[in-house]
Amino acid sequence: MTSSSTPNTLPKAPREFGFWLNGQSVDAGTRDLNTRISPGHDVAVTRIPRCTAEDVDAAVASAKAAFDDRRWSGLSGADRAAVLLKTAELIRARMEEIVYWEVVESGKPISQVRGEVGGCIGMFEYASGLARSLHGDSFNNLGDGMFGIVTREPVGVVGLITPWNFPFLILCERVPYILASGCTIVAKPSEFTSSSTLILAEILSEAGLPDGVMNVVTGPGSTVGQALTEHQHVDMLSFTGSTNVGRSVVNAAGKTNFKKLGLELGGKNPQVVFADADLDDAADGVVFGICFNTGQCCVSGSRLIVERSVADKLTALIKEKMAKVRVGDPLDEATQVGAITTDAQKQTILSYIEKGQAEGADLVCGQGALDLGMGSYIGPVVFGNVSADMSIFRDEIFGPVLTISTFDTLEEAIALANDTDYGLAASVWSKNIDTALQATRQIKAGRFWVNTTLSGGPELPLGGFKQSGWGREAGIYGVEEYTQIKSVHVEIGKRNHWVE
Ligand code: TXE
Repeated sequence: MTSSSTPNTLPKAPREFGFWLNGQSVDAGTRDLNTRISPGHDVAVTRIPRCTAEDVDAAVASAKAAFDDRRWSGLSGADRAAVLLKTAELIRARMEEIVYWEVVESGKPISQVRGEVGGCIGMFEYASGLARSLHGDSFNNLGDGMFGIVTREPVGVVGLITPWNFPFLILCERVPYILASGCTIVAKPSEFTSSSTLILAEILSEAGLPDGVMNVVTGPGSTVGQALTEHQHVDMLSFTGSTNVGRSVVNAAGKTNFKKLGLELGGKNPQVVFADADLDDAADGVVFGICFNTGQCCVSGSRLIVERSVADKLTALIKEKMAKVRVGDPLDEATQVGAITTDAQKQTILSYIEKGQAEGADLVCGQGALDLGMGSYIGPVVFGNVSADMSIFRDEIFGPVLTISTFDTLEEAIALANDTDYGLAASVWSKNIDTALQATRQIKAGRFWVNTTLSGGPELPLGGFKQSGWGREAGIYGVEEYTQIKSVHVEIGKRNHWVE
């Protein structure tokens, strides 16, 4: 593992943002401000208002008014598409600004964030086509006296709660699809990483999105997020975050208006490597799958499950590659692994590194916390000889900690892969098509990769099986998720009277 450090260009003073209400930025005024310290540098980078419950009410009222008067849902798909396409163009124009604030707030490596924002542009472009092609169905087979039409209608006001690990990407895996459906939005970004969401709201407005269609409230989850989940006028809530808060979101929906829910929660995702795989490719994929975003990724490949006969060889390849991973300053273009985004997350990861040793797993490589003279860093750690009863095998660590377990048969591999409460993602590495397809069919996961990992695009949906969540985002599935279905029965000709 090598560390890199180049001169940073950090903000001289923190940038102050307002929250976004009815097409306008609203300054903090008398509200408290949350100062964000860059996790990669320990420098104050942004100041963001802590909204109040009244602000949440105002934002929901704005989104409700915009939905009820049909200023957005009443437009043609073509007109909605034009706004989404223009947004893509404006994101491209402001890409470096979005990338910069995202990097300093999150500690993600700059080259990685640039790739993510590029992907987000693709999401808006693709969703613009979906705004035009969204359609229902018809039934012309109900006899001469009846015609049936099935329409898709936008659900209404959508509350959108997002986490700190992919602030812009997770937002853009949802916003363009929600807008394509005709819904209006109140977004609540993570209190640690709100700036890119606020910049997107500004861009949408400039692209011609009517006022009130996109609103952003900022501040802590326990107050602002909770108020959104409990709000009677939020018709649907999309939540991405921890399983615990996911549970409280389900309870809040049940206690209030039974709002529709979309949930993307945790994952403990298997990387299953068979003896006939290209081991060099697999090693690279496994290292990428656990180091990408410092392992703070719901789809991280955190459990390597490898056929015993090649386990030593693959472990040696992984160790060799891990030694070359560049951990360092998020603003350095060469950095591959940046900072740990929050202090709480750092403590969680370090506690699991201790637990792994206490549970008797072999420490294959990695030293844990790194002192780079600034910020908060953890180098990748690999544990071998891990059994299914260890907490490092079972719990989502959400950090660069890989476990290695072995199997002898396909059945054992599938059983180990499925031995988790989660079902978000999985990868299988094999050059045998029968093996790869059998594993793909039998492992329970919403996203699957064969001989690769963590790839994706706007066409393919995402979401989880089991306790990883409900519903799907992105693709046409992501637009349909934000619609509800109405069936319309049309009588043709004279009614057959009930009363003689
Ligand atoms: O998530 P939280 P945290 C997992 C991962 C991580 C753990 C904790 O294992 O270690 O969760 O991360 C808002 N009502 N994932 O604590 O708290 C909060 O403000 C409504 C997996 O940061 O769930 C933020 O906007 N909202 C995951 C969002 O919820 C509330 C990504 C997520 O924060 C709230 C992130 C409440 N009571 C963490 N409390 C993934 N699937 O990618 C908080 N929030």
